[in-house]
Amino acid sequence: MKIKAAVAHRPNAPLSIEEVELEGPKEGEVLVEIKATGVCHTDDYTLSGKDSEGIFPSILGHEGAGVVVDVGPGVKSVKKGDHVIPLYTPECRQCKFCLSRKTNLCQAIRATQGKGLMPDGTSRFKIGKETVYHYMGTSTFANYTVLPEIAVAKIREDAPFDKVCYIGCGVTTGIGAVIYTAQVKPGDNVVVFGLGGIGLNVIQGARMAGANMIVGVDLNPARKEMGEKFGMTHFVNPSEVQGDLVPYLVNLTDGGADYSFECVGSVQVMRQALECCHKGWGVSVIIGVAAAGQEIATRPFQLVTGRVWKGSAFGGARGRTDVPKIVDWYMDKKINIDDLITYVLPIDKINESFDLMHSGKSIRSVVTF
Ligand code: NAD
Ligand code: DAO
Ligand code: ZN
Repeated sequence: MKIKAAVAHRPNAPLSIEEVELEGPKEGEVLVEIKATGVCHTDDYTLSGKDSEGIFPSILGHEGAGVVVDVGPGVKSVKKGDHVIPLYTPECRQCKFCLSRKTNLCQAIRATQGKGLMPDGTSRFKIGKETVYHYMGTSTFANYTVLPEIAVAKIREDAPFDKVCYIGCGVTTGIGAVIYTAQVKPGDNVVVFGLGGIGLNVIQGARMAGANMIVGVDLNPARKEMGEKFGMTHFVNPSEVQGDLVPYLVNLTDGGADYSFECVGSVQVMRQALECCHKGWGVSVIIGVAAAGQEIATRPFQLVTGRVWKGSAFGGARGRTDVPKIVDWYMDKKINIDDLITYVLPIDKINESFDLMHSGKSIRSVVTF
């Protein structure tokens, strides 16, 4: 079938809106009509050419929501008409990783997904005779996409696509890091570095968990008001702190954070986030993705004296199990998504969403079809 997609032909060039040929779903796959998609920093990172694993030409996008319009042979868990959120972290429930119950990093389709291919080793997208590659197994910058059955979460039908698409990455990544990865408990003191599309969701996750102090750290003063709306109790702008930031935060939190979250992607900030944790038990969770080749550093004594460094991908959420629950939290007004979606644009204007991101004007832009 012919579809409309925003194609990334090469790094560091605008996306090109064009007609692409999409082959139907094969065994274990589903065809999804994408109704809305968020535009995330990870799409921008790959498009910029800094992602050493970026593949071109490809159809980017990994934060979508839509409707199943066809299923391939053997598909059992979803049917035509089901509303779904594509998952860049699938959940097969059968691999060693899924069965371990220790991680959400299902490996069932990892090898082909990383090469921009479907599990059978081929792409479903083409322009003329040229292969166009999948991205993160999702390719949501297209009005139709094909996904493995294990990479879609079935969601309730009354949830608005242009809001819940954000649960496909940013919301789940932020809230999940608090609830699933860190398991913050009532009364804990939390420090969040970077109050963007991820950090603000960490803040609302910390509020849900019943945290005591929720300290937000950001260089952009405009993020204070937004952070407070989502539950931040204290705002710290590092450029306004006299002296070093780390002792300032340790003092503010009466000995250090029980949990800190790095939502910037800077290895310098990762060090600050670890070192502002409480001696003996503070846990720092890295969410931000640092540029290729970067390395983290601290003095080992920071770990010897009880601080713990952890990471979190997709908030530690098991997509098919947890994403429908997060959609329920939104529908039950337990979490706020609406105020984080600062721009809604038609697909033809998708390149403007990257400009809004670069200027710091948007928290999240959503593109509709
Ligand atoms: P964003 O650009 O919207 O937000 C980053 C914020 O950090 C901005 O508000 C900026 O002002 C602030 N900032 C920059 N430098 C700072 C500093 N030195 N100290 C304090 N604040 C600073 O980005 P985002 O969309 O929220 O994404 C954050 C990171 O999370 C990115 O690296 C992204 O790639 C990553 N990410 C990770 C996952 C995952 O599963 N681990 C998923 C999605 C995104
Ligand atoms: O299993 O090795 C693996 C890869 C898991 C990918 C997790 C990606 C999370 C961070 C990237 C940001 C996504 C928007
Ligand atoms: Zn698995």
